[in-house]
Amino acid sequence: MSGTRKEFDVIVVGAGVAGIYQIKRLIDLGVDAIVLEGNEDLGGTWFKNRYPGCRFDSESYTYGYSFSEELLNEWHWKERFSSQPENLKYMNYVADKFGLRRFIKCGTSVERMVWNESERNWSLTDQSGDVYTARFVITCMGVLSVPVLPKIKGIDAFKGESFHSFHWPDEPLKLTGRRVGVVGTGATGIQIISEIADKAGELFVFQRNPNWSVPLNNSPISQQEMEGIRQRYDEIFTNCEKSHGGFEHQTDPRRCKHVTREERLELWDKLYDAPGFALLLANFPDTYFEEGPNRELSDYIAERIRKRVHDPKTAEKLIPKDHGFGMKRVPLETRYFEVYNRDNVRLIDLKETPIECVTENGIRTSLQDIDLDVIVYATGFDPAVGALEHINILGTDGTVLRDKWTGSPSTYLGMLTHGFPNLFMVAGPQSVSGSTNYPRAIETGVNWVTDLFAHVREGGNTRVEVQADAEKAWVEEVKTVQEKMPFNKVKSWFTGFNPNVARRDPDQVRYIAYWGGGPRYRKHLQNAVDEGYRDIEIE
Ligand code: NA7
Repeated sequence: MSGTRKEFDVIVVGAGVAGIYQIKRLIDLGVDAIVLEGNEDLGGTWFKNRYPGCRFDSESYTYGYSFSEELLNEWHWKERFSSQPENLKYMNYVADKFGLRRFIKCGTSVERMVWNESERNWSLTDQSGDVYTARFVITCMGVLSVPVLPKIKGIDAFKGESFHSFHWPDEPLKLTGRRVGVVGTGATGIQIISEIADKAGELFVFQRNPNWSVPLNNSPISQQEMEGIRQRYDEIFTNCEKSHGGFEHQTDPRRCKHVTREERLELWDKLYDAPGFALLLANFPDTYFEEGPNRELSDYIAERIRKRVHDPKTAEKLIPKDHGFGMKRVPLETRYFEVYNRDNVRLIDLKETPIECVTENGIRTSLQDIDLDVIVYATGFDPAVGALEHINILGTDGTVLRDKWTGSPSTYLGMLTHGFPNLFMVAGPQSVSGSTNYPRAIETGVNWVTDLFAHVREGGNTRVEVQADAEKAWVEEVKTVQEKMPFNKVKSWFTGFNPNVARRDPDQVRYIAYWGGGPRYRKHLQNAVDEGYRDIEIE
């Protein structure tokens, strides 16, 4: 991005999946807009998460953008679940194809945003103290973009290499002959562990709670298959749009309790060997919503794990006992459980022997000192609100967004928040960005925000603020839906928990996403439009 101009009609914050589509829409409308991106290059999640094994859990062809037929016809997804380097290539391809790069200013991390009521604009200050102004700000900062390190004593004392999975070093990391520790066994840890087990000299997995993880069943996509996918794109996106989670998987119409045990096993065997989230999303609906069926399915998966892990004691440690299948984000794995049959891999069960501290040489548990050359912290993110709360965002009367959201966030449709005029949040908390297939959700979000922006502009208006009552009603809807979800009592990032985020009460359930599914969410968005945006003050 050339030039030093700092005044724009719209500033988009973040050049990841959402920001790239958002700037495309604005440029197409002829809006004077820019994207400010903190990283050295565009790509967001796919720029930052460079750890080995990082790839989609969504079918690649449901993850790509749907807005351009030309793009759909040109791009060849090489694998059903494409890997990070290819995904980053795709993001760059899109930006170049549509000439978007010149509207993106990288290396510009927004640290402060202040609403100026008299001017009706926002001032944004970056890490160098440079100030930008814009009538409107659209945040596109992702759902899981603020990594958190664990609160472990002595974490800075370690003399070897250590980093969060989000900060995996750029240059190839030497693993051969080295003693590597991975802390955390969520979706990220499981991808890393599976990929590096046969490369590290010795691998120590520090597991606090096991997760229900099922096979990804990835495969290459040939030219011919890709041709078939291209023919089917309309159908694919329609299927995604109709489904709760934005995927093609369709729930089995039968009830688990209405079919025989043989019929259940037949379906589960089929789904366990099927790609992606099939076992979660194409199952009988009551396996998710009812305790008995959920327990039976969980027992089935436990048996599959027992068959894959040679040592029965290790197998038991890898089987969750505190929650059922689907009650937390299900990590998808490729030969993960077989990793524990290797001589160079050791599972350290932190429930039995908790970490006491990190030392100069490695990790000390209550049982032993484990010397390590490398420690990887795959300990998760400050979900949904992290990126917004990291910026000092001052709204009307100087209220700081972080303070408004103490306890739990509060938004209107996940897009707007009272007291912060002209601020639109694509992938904001309480939208479906964190609860459904991300690109499908953000295309919806970008389109809604862009239409609202165009409506405001056409009316010659300059100020947009959602009414407090409408926001309250949306939060109620978010809560009502979440409280009916069976996972609501389980601590995971789905319910806003990350025990490592210092400023939070670790025991409070939070409402960070809308769990009503894509179709219901889009209905709410459409209602807002149909009612002439009556919940929003536009002047
Ligand atoms: P997650 O799913 O939040 O997982 C974090 C993992 O780190 C989880 O296994 C935690 O164990 C573990 N953790 C956190 N703190 C500690 C400490 N102090 N000691 C030991 N272990 C700890 O993050 P991911 O990055 O795996 O996945 C996030 C999303 O990214 C994923 O859902 C995808 O959408 C992409 P715990 O369960 O808390 O015992």
